[in-house]
Amino acid sequence: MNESGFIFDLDGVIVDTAKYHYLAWKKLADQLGFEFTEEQNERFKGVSRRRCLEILLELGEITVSQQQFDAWLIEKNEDYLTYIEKMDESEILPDVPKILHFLKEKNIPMALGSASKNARPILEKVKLLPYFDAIVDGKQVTKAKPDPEVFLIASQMLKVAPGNCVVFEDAVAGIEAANRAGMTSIGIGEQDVLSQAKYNFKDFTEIDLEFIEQLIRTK
Ligand code: B16
Ligand code: MG
Repeated sequence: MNESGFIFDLDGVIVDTAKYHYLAWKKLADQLGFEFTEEQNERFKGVSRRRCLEILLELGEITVSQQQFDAWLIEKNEDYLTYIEKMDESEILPDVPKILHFLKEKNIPMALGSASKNARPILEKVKLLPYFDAIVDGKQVTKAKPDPEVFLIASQMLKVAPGNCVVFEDAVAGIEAANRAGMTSIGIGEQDVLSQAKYNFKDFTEIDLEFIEQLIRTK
């Protein structure tokens, strides 16, 4: 077993793909003739694609056949992928590479723990894939956050006991999942929203390497 491991959520932690998810869902809502606001999009963060469409259709008060539902899932994802194709390193959130680099130099195992089925191509696009020893994404996970499954699979793949794993998350459901897994949760975003996190930071620019060092030492 390794002594400590670090797990990162993707959307909202490493890159801001929420804006592209929003544009793709909004296009579908426009097509269906109802408004979908950025505020409503907050509910979609960390939530699986399928669940997002269920929420969107609830907002639009629309009921559909399973066949139509599946067709819209594909349509939304194809639209989303047109944004992803254009991504590059400039979309990595500030100071994320600094932390990843620091952990890599210390040989600390790192995993991605995301609900997205597009996680791997996104990491490839922004050239961060080589940092990760394990990728756990929406393709492997059967139970969505706040279920701890995604992070528990990551801890197994990293060979680090859950109690020695640190999780960076921007979604309420993700913080709950990390806490339920018995891991140290770090909220990235608004403290009042992510109040259940053990530590809170607005973004990675607020995190200094001394704090990371301390986390490694105490795990
Ligand atoms: P996809 P995360 C999540 O990523 C997003 O926050 C959420 O809005 C999205 O619906 C979900 O991934 C699924 O994404 O459609 O690409 O499979 O925050 O868990 O990294
Ligand atoms: Mg997220």
